Amino acid sequence: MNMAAQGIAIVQAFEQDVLAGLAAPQKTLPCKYLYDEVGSRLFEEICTLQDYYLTRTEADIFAREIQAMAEAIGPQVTLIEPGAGNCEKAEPLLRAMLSPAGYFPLDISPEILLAARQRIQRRTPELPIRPVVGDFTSHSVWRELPEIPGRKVVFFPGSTIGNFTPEQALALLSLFAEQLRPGDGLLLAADLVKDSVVLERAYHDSSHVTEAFNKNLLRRINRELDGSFNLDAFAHRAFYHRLRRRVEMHLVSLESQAVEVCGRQFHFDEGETIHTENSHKYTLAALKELLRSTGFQPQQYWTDHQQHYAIYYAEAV
Ligand code: AVJ
Repeated sequence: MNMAAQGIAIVQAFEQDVLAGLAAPQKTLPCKYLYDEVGSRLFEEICTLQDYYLTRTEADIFAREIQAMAEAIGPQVTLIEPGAGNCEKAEPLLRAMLSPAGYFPLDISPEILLAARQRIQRRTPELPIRPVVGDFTSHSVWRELPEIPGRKVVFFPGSTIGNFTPEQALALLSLFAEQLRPGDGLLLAADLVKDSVVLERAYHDSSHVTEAFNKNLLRRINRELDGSFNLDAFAHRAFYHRLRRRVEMHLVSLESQAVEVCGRQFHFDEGETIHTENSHKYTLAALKELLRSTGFQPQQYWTDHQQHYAIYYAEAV
């Protein structure tokens, strides 16, 4: 599929997913739709916040261990990055890697991908870069990648894996494994289980950027799907669910109200929520088990001194 056709397919999926999600008993919206242009910018802002420890903790681990990671990955490898966004994490890794063979960033936002390609291409003109626009959870996107002759490593940083339920995470890593041959690799980052106060502050930051990020989904529905959401009639909520080991993000209706989307009406009770995101937290043991059960042999991990965050290298078996 070319980029324009891919764009149309994504708009149709958005409409279907929103209408189905708002019709469900527990209203829900897939978190991947948080990342339109405004949402992606707000997310980048979240990453700079003191309360949001994830990004800087990951960056510290990368800064300290990038050489070791590049060694684990090995020479002449093609790096594939699902959900690459602005591709800023891959750049230093590609520079540390020994003669990388290519870089394939996958993302649903063509604007961000194309800007990133220009930037990386300017700095490393000899590296073949091929952005692929689409949803990395769908099999069809992976079929767009050409045959890659040498070794491949899937690079999945940012603890994006946290947005998937345990069942979805199994399916996703299995999908990654399907793209790989024995000896290929996966470099996977995950946020670790920790004190709930620290966790909740990260998703309910004092500068209210996460609130804006969450509510932007309603603004996007208003704009793209002819929605009538009143943003002031919803509040941002984020809490850690200890048993499910995840932070849940919701939008709470502050009153009994009706909202229209694509000409259809949806009723909200006062206090009723739309579940907009899960952010699952892992123990090192759970992470290892996840890798083992999806066709990988865990090799090595790197973490920070507080064990807030981990990056695992695993080999496809
Ligand atoms: C992009 C999945 C890493 O779950 O921490 C940040 C998204 N949501 N603040 C996360 C997010 C609210 C984020 N990830």
